[in-house]
Amino acid sequence: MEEAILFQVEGGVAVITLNRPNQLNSFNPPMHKALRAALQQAESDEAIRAIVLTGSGRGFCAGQDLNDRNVNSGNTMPDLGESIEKYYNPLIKQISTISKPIIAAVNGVAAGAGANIALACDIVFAAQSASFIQAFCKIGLVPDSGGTWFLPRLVGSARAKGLMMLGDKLSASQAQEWGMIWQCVDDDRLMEEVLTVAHHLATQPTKGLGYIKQALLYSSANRLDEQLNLEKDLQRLAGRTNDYREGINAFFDKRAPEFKGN
Ligand code: T3D
Repeated sequence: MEEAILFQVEGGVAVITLNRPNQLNSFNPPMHKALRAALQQAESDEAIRAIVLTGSGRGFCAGQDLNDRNVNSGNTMPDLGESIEKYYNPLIKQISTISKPIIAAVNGVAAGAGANIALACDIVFAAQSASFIQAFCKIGLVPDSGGTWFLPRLVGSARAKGLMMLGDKLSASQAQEWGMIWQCVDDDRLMEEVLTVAHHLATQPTKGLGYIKQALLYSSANRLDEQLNLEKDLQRLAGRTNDYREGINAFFDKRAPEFKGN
């Protein structure tokens, strides 16, 4: 049987590929488990300093594998709250708190939880032919995987509501225009562009980038005084890293810094 997740490391970058192309990389429990383990490995391996999440085949991810939901009358209905609690919520927390930058390379359609998992990543690139669908309303469900938190913050309430209540397909170029993603690129250049950025990030002050993630994660929920406090705490930590010392030394030596990620 094919592995549900492919994991490759090269030059400080881990590329994690969702690998159930015949089901548009939709999630079943083994894929959830393998993705969580791959992210954990990327987190704990100090040589890995940037992560890329992408999909194999023509799709990025179509959310939950609907083959696993037997809702025929006579059957007990599945407890979706349990599924969210056990699988999707821990995954989104892991992505948004992992201490290394994570880039989504959206190679094709991203639907349901697949769309929101992409939005939970730090930087989202999408191929020109890719699209984003808040497909939940089409099957009577509520957007999950942090979508109701990330999407209005990215595109505003009016657009988030429209996307979530209509379930329309949003093209990658429109997503870029709306500020929902970082960049839409030609299909045949997607991985090249993403890997260039990932390899750049892998040479940057990894701890500092992790602190930026933390600051931004809390910024929209914090009051200004709380956020100022958080910035102070994170700056204290950043100011104790070797990379900060290297940054200052390189500045005065008028040379490019050599950050080691510590
Ligand atoms: O249940 C819980 O645990 C709660 C949590 C829920 C999280 C969620 O993500 S709920 C939302 C689930 N996802 C969807 O509702 C999306 C379903 N898929 C689609 O609407 C369409 O497939 C797409 C718009 C994504 C793509 O359309 P298209 O025309 O490009 O492809 P297609 O022909 O529909 O799909 C290609 C194949 O992938 C097809 O299989 P086949 O006929 O070739 O054997 C299709 O059945 C399969 N596929 C696509 N999405 C899923 C899937 N198989 C299982 N689960 C899927 N989600």
